Amino acid sequence: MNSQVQTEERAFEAALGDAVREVDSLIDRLIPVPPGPEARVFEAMRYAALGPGKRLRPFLVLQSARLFHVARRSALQVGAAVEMVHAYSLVHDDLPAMDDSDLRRGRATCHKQFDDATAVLAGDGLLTLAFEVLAHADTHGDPAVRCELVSALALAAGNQGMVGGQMFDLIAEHRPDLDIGAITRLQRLKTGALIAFSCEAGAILGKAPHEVRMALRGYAHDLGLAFQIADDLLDVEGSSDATGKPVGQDAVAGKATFVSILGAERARAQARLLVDQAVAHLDIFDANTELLRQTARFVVERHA
Ligand code: GRG
Repeated sequence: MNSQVQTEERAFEAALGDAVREVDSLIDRLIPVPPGPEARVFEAMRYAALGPGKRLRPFLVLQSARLFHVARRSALQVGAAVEMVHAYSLVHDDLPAMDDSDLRRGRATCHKQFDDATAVLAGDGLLTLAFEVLAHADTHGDPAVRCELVSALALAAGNQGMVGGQMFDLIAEHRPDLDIGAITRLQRLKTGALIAFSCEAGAILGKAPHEVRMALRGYAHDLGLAFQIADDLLDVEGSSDATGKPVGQDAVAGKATFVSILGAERARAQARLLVDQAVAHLDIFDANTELLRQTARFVVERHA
């Protein structure tokens, strides 16, 4: 590996590490545990949102916001909100009624650590709090921007986005015959929509022109698919120790995935192509795109 690449990788790791610390510290402040019996749901929300994850979505918010010189405090608020929605989706996805998983991020899933009802409530609490955070004056001084953020996150997370994708995914478990077009649509909804929101959030906060926002959407689209292919590859080739969650689940469920359809080698090649495409969308910007370029590479080379 040449020294230029090593320097860039170190800069990326340092920036990601800073983002994790700052976002976690904000989430910590946003979910203080009160006295009284309701404390249990606060503890379960903290367990889910502060677990050892990559904080990829908040990192994308911070980096897209940097392109428009948005105040760090505003971007962190949005990053915390999107991480709460992501954490809620993992808590509910792991429940017995859905994936029925015992392991997430290398430790007991929320419902195993607490109980099923508390996990449902913790997910509900995180989802609701995310919108409270976006609506707060700390997120942006202009109420129209806050309103646009609320609306964009609702679209990405709800039935027209992640929730719709999760429904499609549950139905797809019984449809090993799904083709690549159907799988692409499923993943765009289930994981792509929240990633797209994270990338576009900076443009919303910075009141950027439409064509710039569309460039970020293009980047997010290709990044989201590359991320999902990498996830499918990890399910086949990764280890439970590294990913912190069970592996081999898709094959056991007989699910159609990018890897089951394309095979591992073609899927890997497709992911690399998507990374190149994602990065090309950033050419419209003059500066500050290096970390977004690195993120695209990180997404396909990650082991967890
Ligand atoms: C329950 C409404 C509802 C939706 C759940 C996102 C999702 C929909 C389920 C997660 C299942 C899954 C493993 C999807 C594959 C892609 C994905 C979202 C992986 C987890 O995200 P990472 O890798 O996780 O960013 P960390 O732990 O790093 O935050």
